[in-house]
Amino acid sequence: MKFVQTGLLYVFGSLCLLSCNHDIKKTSKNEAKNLPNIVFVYLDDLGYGDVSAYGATELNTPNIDQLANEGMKFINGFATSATCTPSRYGVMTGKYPWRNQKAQILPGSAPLIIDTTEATLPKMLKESGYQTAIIGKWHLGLGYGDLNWNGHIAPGPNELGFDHSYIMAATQDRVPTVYIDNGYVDNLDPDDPIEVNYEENFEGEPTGYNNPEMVTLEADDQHNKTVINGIPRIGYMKGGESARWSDIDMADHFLEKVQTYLSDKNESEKPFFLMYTMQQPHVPRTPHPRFEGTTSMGARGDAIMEADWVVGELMKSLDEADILENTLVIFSSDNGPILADGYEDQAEELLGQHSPSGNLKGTKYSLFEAGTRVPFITYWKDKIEPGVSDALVSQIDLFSSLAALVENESSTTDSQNLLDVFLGKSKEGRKDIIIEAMTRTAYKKGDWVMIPPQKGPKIMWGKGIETAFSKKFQLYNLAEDPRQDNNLADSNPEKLAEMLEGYEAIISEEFQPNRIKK
Ligand code: NG6
Ligand code: CA
Repeated sequence: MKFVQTGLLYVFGSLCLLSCNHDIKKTSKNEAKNLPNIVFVYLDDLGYGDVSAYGATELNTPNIDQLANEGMKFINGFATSATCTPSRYGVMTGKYPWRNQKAQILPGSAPLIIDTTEATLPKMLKESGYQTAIIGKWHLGLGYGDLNWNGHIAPGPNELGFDHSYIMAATQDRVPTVYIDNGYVDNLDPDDPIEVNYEENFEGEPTGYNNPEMVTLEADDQHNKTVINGIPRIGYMKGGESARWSDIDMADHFLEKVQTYLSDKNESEKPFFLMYTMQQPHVPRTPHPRFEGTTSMGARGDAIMEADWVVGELMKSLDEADILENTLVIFSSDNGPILADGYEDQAEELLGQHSPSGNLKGTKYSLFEAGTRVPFITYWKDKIEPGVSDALVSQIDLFSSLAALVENESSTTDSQNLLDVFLGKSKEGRKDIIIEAMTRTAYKKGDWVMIPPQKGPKIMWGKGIETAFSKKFQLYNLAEDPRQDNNLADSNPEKLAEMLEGYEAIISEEFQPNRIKK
């Protein structure tokens, strides 16, 4: 009986999902066209276990939990890569990032790695009548190389389909530490031009290693260069004093930009697509002082609390603008979690019982599960029935799935149309997927993962990062061994052969630079 009731509810729910486009209360002009607004909230280095809805008990994330509990919570949702640039490349293009050799962690001075003629998610949505915006982290390169930061910074997000962009160029730990407003450094004094160099310092400019007295957050060698706000960064920068950001105010600053962007959206003729690429909890972790001590985990935990608060404010803003019911919100993270990542912020020492990876093996930079399995939530008030989905989904699928949502026929070879899965109408996800970490790749199908033999450090940067790179084949059955402790490659040669065949059907040899072939 219970099953029948649930079944009926499901059928009713599905019918509603199919027909409700016609029934919804008209609250804004763009609703008339039945195209929902889309907000993609994309965090930086937030782990599978960093959210209470995903099992964290040592910190509480009520606002992200609300999305998870009132939307569809994916427990098998993947970033395409275990680092930022390639993952973002995957979201933007709907293509596996290993197809583009340049899709690797970029310096802040790197040229744009996506050709302006390529199809992108924002271009596709724009073509379908959307206003498009990105606010937050970029990290896909800017210009053509040898960029003049004092002029028009292009090509960048605006040339790839965003009508509006307000970004940081790369990461919070990389220069230049300024915001870029639609291609121009915000608040720049032309008499104090910015210069950026990733090779050598500018004469007489302070660095972390030459001026330790200026440093308030100690860093490793790689991060010990230009000191800004007491924090040494990767790369050297000179000038642009008035444009330099305040780290502790970054979350409030981006939020304010988002709120301004949303404020007139109810009046707008067009639906909008907003990519809100938040900086937390990437290093340097600089939560505003009002979040200090909100966890016992120091800056990393407090930065997650700040991010959760931001998500709550975002949802309030959508509600206040009266567009919540017509907005699909997607929440995820660009890669798995990491504790020590260049700064002495005691993330390891203060961790306590918290497991950022949700007890999975691996971290950011790793081919083990926690490198790419991330929180992944879709929320659409009254449209997506709350639930938990174990369907295999990837961020590259957003391209084809959102195209289907807006009835655009675009798709890519790698991106699958999983719209029904994202809307909670189906649990039939992908059959298989390739995941990537630092140019190495692995293949997942059903409960199985196969990692082919590849050159590369087993442990990275002496910091206990287990990369999963090995000279031997690895084969794991996640249903029986979620921690990936038992390599079954020798004991199950049939499964290994089947997995290898699936892998090679997708990824040809030219895209396996580190593969060891016997
Ligand atoms: C690494 C940095 C790390 C972080 C990462 C990018 C070193 C030793 N480590 O190279 O601190 O900035 O790049 O992170 O320099 S990501 O999330 O943007 O991919
Ligand atoms: Ca990241």
